Amino acid sequence: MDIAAAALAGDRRALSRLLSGVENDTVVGRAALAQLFPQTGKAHVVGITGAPGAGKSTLVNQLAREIRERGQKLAIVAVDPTSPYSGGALLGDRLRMRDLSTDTGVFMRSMASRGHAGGIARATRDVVSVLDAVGYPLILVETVGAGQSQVEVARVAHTVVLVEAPGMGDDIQALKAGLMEIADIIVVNKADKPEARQTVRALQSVRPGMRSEGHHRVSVGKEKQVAAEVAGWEVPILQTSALENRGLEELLAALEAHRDFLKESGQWRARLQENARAEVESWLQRHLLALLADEVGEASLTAVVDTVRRRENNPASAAQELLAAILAAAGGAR
Ligand SMILES: Nc1nc2c(ncn2[C@@H]2O[C@H](COP(=O)(O)OP(=O)(O)O)[C@@H](O)[C@H]2O)c(=O)[nH]1
Ligand SMILES: [Mg+2]
Repeated sequence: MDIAAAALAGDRRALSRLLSGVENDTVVGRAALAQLFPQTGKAHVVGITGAPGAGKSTLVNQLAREIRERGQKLAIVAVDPTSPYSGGALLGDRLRMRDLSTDTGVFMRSMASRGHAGGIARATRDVVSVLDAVGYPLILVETVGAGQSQVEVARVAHTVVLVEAPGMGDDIQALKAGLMEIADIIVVNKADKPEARQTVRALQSVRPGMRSEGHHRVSVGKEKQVAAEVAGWEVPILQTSALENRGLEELLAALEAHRDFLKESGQWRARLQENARAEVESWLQRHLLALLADEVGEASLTAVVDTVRRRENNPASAAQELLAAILAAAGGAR
């Protein structure tokens, strides 16, 4: 039995190995992805994002326990390598974590840190695809909410949960990080702290679609407002205490409500269409570049690039000439 078939049959070791191959974009990993592709597109992918220390890992662990108590399976992907999932210990809560880590209904995966932004987003998307294919109906992806690369990672999700915590500065960190505009659900964690109320108020005043001042923020707000009017989803602001196990049911209900909303509004399907197109285009690009290398050759490519550097030719025409050369070579070969 090949590795993809073994993973599909529920072999967790095979799944782990397969995920490594996929993450590293190996030949075996790619082949498995292609093989598993028909099985993908079913899982609800939830991104959990927010500043370091907001309590994302703690919250994900508690959500996982709650979901398992309901008898549902799930997978967890930690894009932040410092997040303690696979080690089996968290916050001294060793016993509970051991429960989760030996529970075959939960699969946890930490992504290796990767050099460039596109690499992390690509690897995360592929890992999520495999987990989807082998039958995890819910996939929680924890991403540390800082920088554009993390926004890219968060886009892998259908539902983005932005986790804020009180006392992390007067400024809402996520606004600057560009996370506010992609949040579908906002959670104020550490609601056991009295300052949480103030954070909720601050967030209510800047909630996407409700903003009325500030240059960048207005355009963000308008976009979201238009989207919200068409789509009818109002971003809820919830409160949780991962420490005291409060607010988890409400959060799970919001996740389900958002998934149902995506399906009923047609956005789920639209998104599958969008992703399918992006994937096909990305492969088309790869194939074309490979054809260019094979049929035209590096020397000719360099020669054309040189003409552009010398300003004897412009980039658009140069690309067109190369495309013509590829087509002629490929046609001649047939
Ligand atoms: N008071 C309080 N502390 C929390 C809560 N959730 C997490 N923490 C603490 O916040 C710190 C950061 O938690 P962690 O889950 O690692 O945050 P992450 O960086 O966002 O993944 C830890 O010391 C947690 O114990 C909560 O609901 N209330
Ligand atoms: Mg974490």
